[in-house]
Amino acid sequence: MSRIIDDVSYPAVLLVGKTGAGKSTLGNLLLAQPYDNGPFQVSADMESVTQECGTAKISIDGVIYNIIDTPGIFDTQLVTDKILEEIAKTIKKCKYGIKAILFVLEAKRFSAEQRGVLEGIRNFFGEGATNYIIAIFSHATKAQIYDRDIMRKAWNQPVCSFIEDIENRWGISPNSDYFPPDDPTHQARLGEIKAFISSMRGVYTTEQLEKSIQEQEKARRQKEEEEERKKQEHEEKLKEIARKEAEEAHKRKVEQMERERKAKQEYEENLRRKQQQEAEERQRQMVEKLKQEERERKIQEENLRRKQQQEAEEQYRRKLEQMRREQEREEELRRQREREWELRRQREREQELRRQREREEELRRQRAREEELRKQREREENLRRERERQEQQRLQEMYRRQREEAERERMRRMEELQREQERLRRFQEERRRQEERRHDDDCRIL
Ligand SMILES: Nc1nc2c(ncn2[C@@H]2O[C@H](COP(=O)(O)OP(=O)(O)O)[C@@H](O)[C@H]2O)c(=O)[nH]1
Ligand SMILES: [Mg+2]
Repeated sequence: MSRIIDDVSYPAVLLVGKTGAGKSTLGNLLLAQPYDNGPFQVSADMESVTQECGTAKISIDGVIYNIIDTPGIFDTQLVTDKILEEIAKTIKKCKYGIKAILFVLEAKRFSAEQRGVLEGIRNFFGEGATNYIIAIFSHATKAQIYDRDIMRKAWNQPVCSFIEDIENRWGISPNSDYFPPDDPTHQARLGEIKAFISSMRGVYTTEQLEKSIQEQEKARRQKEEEEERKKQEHEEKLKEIARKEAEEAHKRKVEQMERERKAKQEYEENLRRKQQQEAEERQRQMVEKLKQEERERKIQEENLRRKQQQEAEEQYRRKLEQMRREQEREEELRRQREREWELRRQREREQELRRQREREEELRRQRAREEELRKQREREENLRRERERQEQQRLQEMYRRQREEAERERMRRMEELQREQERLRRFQEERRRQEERRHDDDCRIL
């Protein structure tokens, strides 16, 4: 059994690789011990494998080394801080440095898992460790163990590139079931590994590991910081998205409210317009009615005026007719009288012939009477004309008054209509001002 490491007194040969790769088996074989019964514990059951490092001394070409078997630290799932600490602690005890790092990997296609293990080794030991890595293929077929070329031909491109990186330092872990320990092939494979160990120049020092650990710590911190920064950025982004969504929602709400307010305003506007139209329609009907009444009234007045005028004219005409008839009668009477006078004069002339002197006298008297009669007739005529004139004046005066009365009535109605129109205008003006004030208020609320 390997010892729990207190102190490493010789340069170390590290066995690294994933759990089950065959590290402990190789360690035992290098120590010329049965592969499953040497100082290092071999187990097919991964759970029971020890998680501590073990060491054993080995002499290669007369030089003593400490072979150190490590737990499967680089299987990504099983690695823990405790195991890494254990390895680091063990390596720090290697005061003579690490001569070689035997990276044991199964001889199959270079899988993502193996690449992960290699990355883990490089990260843990640092880039400087590449110069000390020797790749050892385990679980090889009998033919591969027998012939290195067969093994080489089985590699894929990543394996080739990896082997190139480590300057072709590679070996094969022999299988005792195919080639027993005393078989030359078995010996040859172990001999190659030992030759590589002996040929390594210098050692990987604990300082290098320290530096690597510090770098790892730094990288880890940077990674953590980066992750923290990304996390914060992500949170910021989430917050920003949430804020934008909230803003968007608020904006949508405001827009919705604005739409509702506009719809309400529009509805109120339509209602107001409709009411105004109705009021205007009522107003218009009222004005129309008033106009119609005015027209009817004017027609009535006109009819009345015409009737009155006709009546006055008729009256005047009748009066004139009457006066004419009276005049005719008077004329007739006058002619009658003239005839009578003529007859009388005739008789008088006849009598005159008989009574010359009386006749002359009578003629003189007659002339005087005629003169008197003429004067009287003239007076009567003047008097009649004067009466006619007065009557005409009276009728004209009466007609003028009637016309003035009708004109005043018409003016009064006109003024009433104007006052009504003024009231309507003020009513519209007041309504317009109310709308403007209402409109101002809405703009202030917004
Ligand atoms: N066929 C074959 N089996 C191996 C080889 N190396 C190890 N084993 C088996 O693999 C299992 C794990 O081996 P072990 O040395 O404990 O692996 P470790 O976890 O890397 O130390 C054991 O059952 C071994 O017998 C090998 O080269 N060929
Ligand atoms: Mg082991």
